[in-house]
Amino acid sequence: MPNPLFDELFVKHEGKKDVFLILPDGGSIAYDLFLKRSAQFANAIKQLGTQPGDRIAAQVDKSSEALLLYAACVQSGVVFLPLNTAYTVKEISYFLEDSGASIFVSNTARASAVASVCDDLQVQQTTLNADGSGTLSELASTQPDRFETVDCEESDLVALLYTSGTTGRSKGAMLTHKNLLSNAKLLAKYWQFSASDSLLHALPIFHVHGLFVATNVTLVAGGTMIFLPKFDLDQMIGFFPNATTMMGVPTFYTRLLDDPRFTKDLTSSMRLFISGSAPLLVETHTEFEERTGHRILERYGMTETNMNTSNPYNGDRRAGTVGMPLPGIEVKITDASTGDTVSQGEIGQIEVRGPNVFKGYWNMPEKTAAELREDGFFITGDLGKIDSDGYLHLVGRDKDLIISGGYNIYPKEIELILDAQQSVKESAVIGVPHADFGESVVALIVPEAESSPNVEELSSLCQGSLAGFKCPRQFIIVEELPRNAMGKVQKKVLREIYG
Ligand code: MCA
Ligand code: AMP
Repeated sequence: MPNPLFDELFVKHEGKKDVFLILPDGGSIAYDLFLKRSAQFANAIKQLGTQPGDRIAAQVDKSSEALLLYAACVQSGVVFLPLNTAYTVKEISYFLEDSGASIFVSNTARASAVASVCDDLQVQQTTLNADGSGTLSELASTQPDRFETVDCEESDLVALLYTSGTTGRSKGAMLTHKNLLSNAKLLAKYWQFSASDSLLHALPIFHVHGLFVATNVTLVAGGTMIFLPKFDLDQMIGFFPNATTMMGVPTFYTRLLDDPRFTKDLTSSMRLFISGSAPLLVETHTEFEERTGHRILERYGMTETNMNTSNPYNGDRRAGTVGMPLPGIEVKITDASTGDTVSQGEIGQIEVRGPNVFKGYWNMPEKTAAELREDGFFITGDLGKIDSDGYLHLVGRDKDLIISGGYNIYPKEIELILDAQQSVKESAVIGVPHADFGESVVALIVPEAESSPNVEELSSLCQGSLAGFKCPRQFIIVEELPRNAMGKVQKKVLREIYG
């Protein structure tokens, strides 16, 4: 029996001397070597006692080693659970407990901080550092470079990706072979990726965007990735002449445009720029075209669905839209109260159906049932409309969500922490416009009677519990929060006042 994702992404590259990864120091890793090393990693995780279906949680720095671990998990039928490197120990503890992960991989520096949590949860620890050191890579280096690939069904899980929830509790989206493979093949074809492409990769690899869209598409096409640890302007500028494509969040584009070295000449080898994860402003789109002659291709996706819609490769890439449904994926706009499809051009909730739609939330059957209809349509929580030419426009969100630099932040998670403080009667966390990140986090605090909350204390409390990018940049003390007739806090009003 086959292993659908591994066969399509990796097996077909066996023996190839073509370059898969170009590293920041100019070094490179060929496909053949990558596959031999990932087989060593697969043997290593087997030695540690993992069985197909087990979860390996990885909070590792972006590096070729991290990708080896991903490939090893796919080959072994082990579920890969990548975690944002900014997550605090408290956050990690939740993911480990909820997922029932059997192994936690981190860099050496992080390992001791998480040791007692791992002890309590009986999670085995191993380490993997960006420079190639660590107990996992040491073990891997002693292993054979062949591994008998574990057979998997299309419906088996490949990955568990946590996405925050409106209740403040993160949900593990279960992604299968079918979900990831169908989307990777579709996107590679739609965006015309080939073996001669070289993708400038500066996204993190703990999200769908950097891991599945960018990496899987490159693997399907047999191309090369210039694999940078993070978005660093100088490094990006240095590598553009070697690249043909780039995927980024809007912050990448605004930062590039702010640099006078980013010119038409610098991008002359590029054939495609893709943007997603957060709204790309029309003015960014226009300025980018004026500067480089390239029209950015904007697409729309989610953790639960990978990519749903895309502007055309050949055809009109319209600023302010996320294009049309990808082949084989249905998108409909419905009325939230009835679930019926609204008339053409009307705004409603966006629902999606196709092979890309996830299997459900890990251990949360009720949440799954609330968002994934029996007929297979997934209620995205985004609001939109489809224009007369078939282009989807995202016009807002039904879910209370802030997107900062492409990272999703659910206000409820922060409000729960603030509301638990004695000096705080209630709080409301909102996103306000931010030139670099698109949105930034502001907390409005209503004090308890006779209390005066200490803003510095609230700030450090957040820093101790939450990843840095979620922490409010500003705390504002207010007397009360505006409410509608149903008693619900009117965040829209707050955004108007404080935005
Ligand atoms: C870093 N910081 C942030 C963010 N990133 N604060 C708010 N929002 C952010 N996005 C803070 C850190 O906490 C730190 O704060 C300070 O900025 C410096 O951190 P550093 O890592 O150096 O930041 P940076 O290099 O400026 O990073 C900004 C970035 C990065 C390049 C925009 O956030 C990024 O790569 N974002 C991409 C996210 C992404 O891939 N999203 C896809 C998910 P302090 O100094 O206080 O400690 S969505 C998805 O996958 C779906 C499927 C889709 O459609 O794509
Ligand atoms: P996540 O759940 O982290 O994968 O984020 C998915 C969310 O990001 C979607 O539900 C949208 O709200 C948002 N998103 C993704 N792509 C775009 C885009 N091109 N424009 C605006 N928002 C986007």
